[in-house]
Amino acid sequence: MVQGFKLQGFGLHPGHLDAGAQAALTAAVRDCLRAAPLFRPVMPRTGKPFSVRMSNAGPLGWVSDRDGYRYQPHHPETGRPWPPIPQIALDVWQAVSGYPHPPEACLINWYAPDARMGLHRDTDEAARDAPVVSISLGDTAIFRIGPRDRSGGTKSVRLTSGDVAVLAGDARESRHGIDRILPGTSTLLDAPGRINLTLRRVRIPGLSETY
Ligand code: MD6
Ligand code: FE
Repeated sequence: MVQGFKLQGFGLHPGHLDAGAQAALTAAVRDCLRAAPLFRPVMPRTGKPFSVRMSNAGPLGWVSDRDGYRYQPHHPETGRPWPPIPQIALDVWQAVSGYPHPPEACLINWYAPDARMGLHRDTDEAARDAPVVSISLGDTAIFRIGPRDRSGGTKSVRLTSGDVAVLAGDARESRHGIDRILPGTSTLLDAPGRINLTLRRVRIPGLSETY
């Protein structure tokens, strides 16, 4: 599983959420998606659609359109504010982040069985000292992660339902993505696929919180 190198700051908490907590969080995410429906982002400039569909919870949400990547307080299609971050997700942040302020954004990624996410770095947050905390629900994903520069290899990690991953330190600056989903590996969701939640602090605490 780990191919040859260690990335400082990467933490995996296998099965952090038990079956009951996974079901409760899934129900809370469904409520979020009723208030803030999934949308399909497109790549800046090219307009190429992502295979992953997205929504957000929290004061800020991550969006991507022809104008670029950014955080904004409202849904790009409904214009409404994002719903609050589910309490179970806030509890996960509290338990594993080691960060003394709450997250501001919870990106909700929906992967159909054929969806993937190319290697990327998360660089749109001002508060890059805060970790990113990722929660996986549903089918297992093959997550690939490597150092920020392209030297050195990458390693593959299976993220299964209930797993929590923390990207702090060097791993916060890593390149990472989802190679593929393994459909049929979980019965949590009604349909094959995967939900991933990433919790982030966006703004530097104490600075003006008008973003
Ligand atoms: C995913 N995750 O697991 C995609 N980013 O579906 C990410 O892009 C990610 O898991 C930053 C930190 C943790 C992550
Ligand atoms: Fe990411």
